Amino acid sequence: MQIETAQTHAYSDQKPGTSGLRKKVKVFQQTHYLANFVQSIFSSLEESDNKTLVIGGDGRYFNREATQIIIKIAAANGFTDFIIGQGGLLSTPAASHLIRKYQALGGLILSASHNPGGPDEDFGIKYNISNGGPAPENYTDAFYDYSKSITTYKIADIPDVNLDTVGEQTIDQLKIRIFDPVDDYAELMSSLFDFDLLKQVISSGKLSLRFDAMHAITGPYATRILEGILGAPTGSVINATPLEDFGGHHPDPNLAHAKELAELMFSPEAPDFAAASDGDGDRNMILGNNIFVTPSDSLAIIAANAHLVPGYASGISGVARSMPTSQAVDRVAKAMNLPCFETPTGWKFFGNLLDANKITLCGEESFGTGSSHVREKDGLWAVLFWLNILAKKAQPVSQIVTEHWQKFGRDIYCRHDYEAVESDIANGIMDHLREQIKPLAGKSFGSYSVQYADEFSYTDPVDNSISKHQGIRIGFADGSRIIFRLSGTGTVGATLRIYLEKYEADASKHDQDPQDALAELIQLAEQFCQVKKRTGRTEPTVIT
Ligand code: VG1
Ligand code: CO
Repeated sequence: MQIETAQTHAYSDQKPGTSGLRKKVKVFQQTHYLANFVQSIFSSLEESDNKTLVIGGDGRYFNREATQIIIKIAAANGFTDFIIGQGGLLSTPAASHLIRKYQALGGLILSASHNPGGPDEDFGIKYNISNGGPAPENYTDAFYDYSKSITTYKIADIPDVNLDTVGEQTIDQLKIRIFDPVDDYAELMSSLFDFDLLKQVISSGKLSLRFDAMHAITGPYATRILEGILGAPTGSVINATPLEDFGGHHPDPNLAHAKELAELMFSPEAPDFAAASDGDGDRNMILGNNIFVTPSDSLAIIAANAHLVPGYASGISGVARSMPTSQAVDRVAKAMNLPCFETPTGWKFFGNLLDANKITLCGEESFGTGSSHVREKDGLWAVLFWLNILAKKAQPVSQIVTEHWQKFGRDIYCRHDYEAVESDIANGIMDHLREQIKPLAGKSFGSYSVQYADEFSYTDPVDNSISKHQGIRIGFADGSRIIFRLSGTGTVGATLRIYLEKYEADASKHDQDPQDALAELIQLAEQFCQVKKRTGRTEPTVIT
């Protein structure tokens, strides 16, 4: 195999964000841009000689081209064994599973997740380490450092790989295996959930469902598992064909972007259960007839009912949530006498806790839920978890949720996003907040008095690494919180996220619309951050 050393020049903007490097496709198409980043990753790894690399993506525009480039650079950097999803496709959780199952050194996942795709939209790339999880910050910092001064990269002079035929190919000394993207993942799911019971209730129509794959990667997974194995009627999975541009939509499972599904669930035709997933298959939205389950509540309900699911029936070791996620799961952990951890936003912070078996379940308010079965959040896993609970309890989603609230109280929750804000203005907002927080504790605003106000900093309990500047939090005496942070996944300007939360113990008040119940906190948030005043906007871009 002939290896060439290509001359290149460094780009200054290859700093990975919350979940890998995400940029416009046009940025990735600049000469050597992708190659630079891939070489920066491999140069930062300890040893890649004769190792296995998993490669797969969500099928968005540029996925195939990028896959071929990566194979050549990886081969030149010593990798000899490649596991690649057919067509270059793998959902993020499926990739995580393959890395673990086949003991790969790591994997490259090509996705910009819930961001739109197409020639003028977004692309992304992320490295996952041998535990199957996203590279922690010490890795991503090393990638970025290397990328700033890269001058050459190595590339193997080999033909393009046939990505479409499942099976093994040999190119020189390279072993290239094209995997069916779904097989191993479906087997893993069948080992965790009661597929016999699910088959019984789903194929008989006792439990009706709709799953929106949003023209993204979960189409083939959901079709195989929900329709093929569990017997849901054909057509239960909609928008099931992955498209390079996701049909022109945001493959983001929330009430705004999965609007049709949400409308269905609040109409007389609603099935018992509905769900949607995102571009790369790691997010989930859960809906029942006439009810939307917030991701924070979903995590709490999953934890409280884990004993009903075979893979978790022997008990869970602990739970974790990202800092802005509501405290609903904390209440469950307390009742179950389980440890509960609060981490910064992003799945990479759960990896150590999962590896050390300090936790079994974890989740984020951003429609992410997962467990120790892989090291990524997992959309279809959450869907199957819910289906398993529904099948076991034989109750509608709404009853399960309201009874959960009656027992634990309700953490009324919502998030307001202001997208594509000019970076200077967004940074100004954060600076302004930082200036205010110090003297805030003890002060009262309307019916709320501030208990603490700080900038969240996390010390990993396993390796003691410290991650600073993880969002501004203002906590009130009654347990309510307002949190502000800037997104680390956007590709245009900055996105300000405002997370609002209020605890309501009184069951007679559990029916409130969150926007009403949180109105005073929403107003207070504006008073603190002045986003409307500083941007001239009147509304958030998205409310979830
Ligand atoms: C967002 C979410 C975060 C999630 C991340 C990756 O990050 O808030 O909870 O882990 O996306 O999810 P940010 O920095 O934009 O707030 V995914 O499905 O985009 O890989
Ligand atoms: Co995603």
